[in-house]
Parts: sequence; structure tokens; C-alpha cells
Amino acid sequence: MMMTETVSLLSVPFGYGAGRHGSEMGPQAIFNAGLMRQLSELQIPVQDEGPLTVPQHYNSTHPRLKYFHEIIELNTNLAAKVSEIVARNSFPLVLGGDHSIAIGTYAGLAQHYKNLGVIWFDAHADLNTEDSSPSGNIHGMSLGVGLGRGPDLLTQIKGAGPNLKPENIVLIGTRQLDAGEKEYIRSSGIKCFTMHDIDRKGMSNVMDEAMSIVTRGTDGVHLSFDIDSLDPLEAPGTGTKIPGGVSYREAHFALELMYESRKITSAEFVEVNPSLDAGNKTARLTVELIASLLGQRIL
Ligand code: 5AB
Ligand code: MN
Ligand code: MN
Ligand code: MN
Repeated sequence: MMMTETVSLLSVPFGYGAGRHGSEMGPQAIFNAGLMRQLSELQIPVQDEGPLTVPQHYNSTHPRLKYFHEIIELNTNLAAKVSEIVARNSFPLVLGGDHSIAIGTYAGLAQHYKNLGVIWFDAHADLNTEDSSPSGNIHGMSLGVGLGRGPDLLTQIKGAGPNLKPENIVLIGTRQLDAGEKEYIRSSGIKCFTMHDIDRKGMSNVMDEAMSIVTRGTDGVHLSFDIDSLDPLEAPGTGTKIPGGVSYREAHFALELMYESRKITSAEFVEVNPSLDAGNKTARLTVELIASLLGQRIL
């Protein structure tokens, strides 16, 4: 599967799904950190799709879901764009933005993949519903929406959901779960590799198991990479920092293994917030992680 001919870079400067301001500046920070230079060193054909048009804040009111209507509009546009990129046989590389944009990414992918595998690299599971969410921030619900948990207006972007199946999903790097999320993970059987599992088994074994789950009976594999999966000491530029995360080395290694598998068919990197960063450290690290996924090697 991977690599298709061209990588299509799609910037999504949108941050209303997060509890704080700043992740809408993520794509620009990642470009400023030298993304295009890095990709040209890899000699990968890149198509810059430019920034997606994002809705203005029009004071949408929902009793529990913050920026509900803006998020529907954004993800409807994003889904159409992602679907168009796949139709061209290009590899969609989506740059967030907060993690609510995953909703549009997999809604677009679901137009082409009927059994999509998903690797959700994140400190969190993003499986809340409007009832279980402690915050009302939709970036904490975006994987749940893919599984059909949530209001129809979100779960049915681009047609009837659900777009994802629990048996095709793996969570990696998990270390903060709300009560409703724990319950759902247990009952749905989603495979969850917590930090405990990574410590016990090592990233190499975790990735072997993870890849075998997401490739079993699937027709594509999407990587959704939340930068808060990394330890905040290494990736401070993100809004929802949880200590005790994946190291820079482990993350690189995991992405190198994904490249070696040649199974990844799309990816997104989200939750870089330059207003919280130390210089542009987290965006630079994101560029390096993207390069590892796309085949960069030391020798
Ligand atoms: B992120 C929390 N579970 O729902 C919630 O960064 C945090 O996309 C969600 O993973 C974090 O508000 C969402 C407490
Ligand atoms: Mn997330
Ligand atoms: Mn997260
Ligand atoms: Mn976050």
C-alpha cells in the first residue's frame, strides 16, 4: 500500500475542538520548522494542498458540545478534501489543528476504505460522549464519533456511520482515561496499549502486535498521531500535557516500524500548539517524526 505516488499535505488551521487557543497555529509552526525542506531531502513528491478553509466562529450554542456547528462544518469540508486526495491515489497527510479534525479525516477515508484500521497514538483515548466528557471539548470525543458514539450530525458526516469498527482500532501511549472511556474500552474490546504495556513489553513488541491487529482483514491503515502521546518534557507545545509519556526515541522507532511495514495509507499529526511551545521545539520534533514515517533513515 504505502507509499503511493505523492504525499498530499493538507493543513487544517482549526482549534475550536480543544479547550484552549493555539492549535489552529499548528500547521504554520510545522511548516516554519522546515517540513518542506525535510520532505525534499527525502525526495518524496509532495503536493501542498494549502490550508483548508475553516469556519468562522458564529457563536454556535449546544448545551454540552463546544463549537458543535463549527466542528460539523469544518469536518464536512475536510472529509470531502481527504476523499478527493485518496481518489487521486495520493497519500493524505493531514496537519492539525486539534484532534476533532480526525472526524473529517476518517469520514473522507471511509468513502474508500470499508474496513479501515486505525492506530491512535495519544495520551488519551478520545472516546468520550457528551455525557461522559468532563470538558465538552470535542477533541476528547473524536474517536468515539467514528465508532458511532455521538449525535448524528457528527457521526453521519458524509453519510451513515459508523465509519470505524472497534476490532480494527489500537490505542498506543494511553495514560489518562475518564471513567466512561474505561468502561467503553472494556466492553467494546478496543485494544489499548497503555504506557504500562509499553514499559513491560517494549515498543518493538507493542508495534508488532498493533500492526497485526490493524492489518487483519482491513483494507487500509490510518495513523492518527496526537503529539501529546510524547512525554511533555520532550513535546511541551501541546494543550493537554500528561506526564510519563512516550519518549522521542520510542516514537521515532514506532514510526520507522510503520514505514517498514508499508501498510500505512494515510496519517494525521495533531495538537501541536505553538503558543505553549518552547521556541518551536515541538513543531521541529513533529517534522522529524513525519520524516520517520515517510522513510527517513540515519544511514
Ligand atoms: B486530545 C479529556 N479526556 O475529554 C476530555 O488531546 C481530555 O485530543 C481530552 O487527546 C484530550 O476533556 C483530547 C479530559
Ligand atoms: Mn487526541
Ligand atoms: Mn491527547
Ligand atoms: Mn491534546
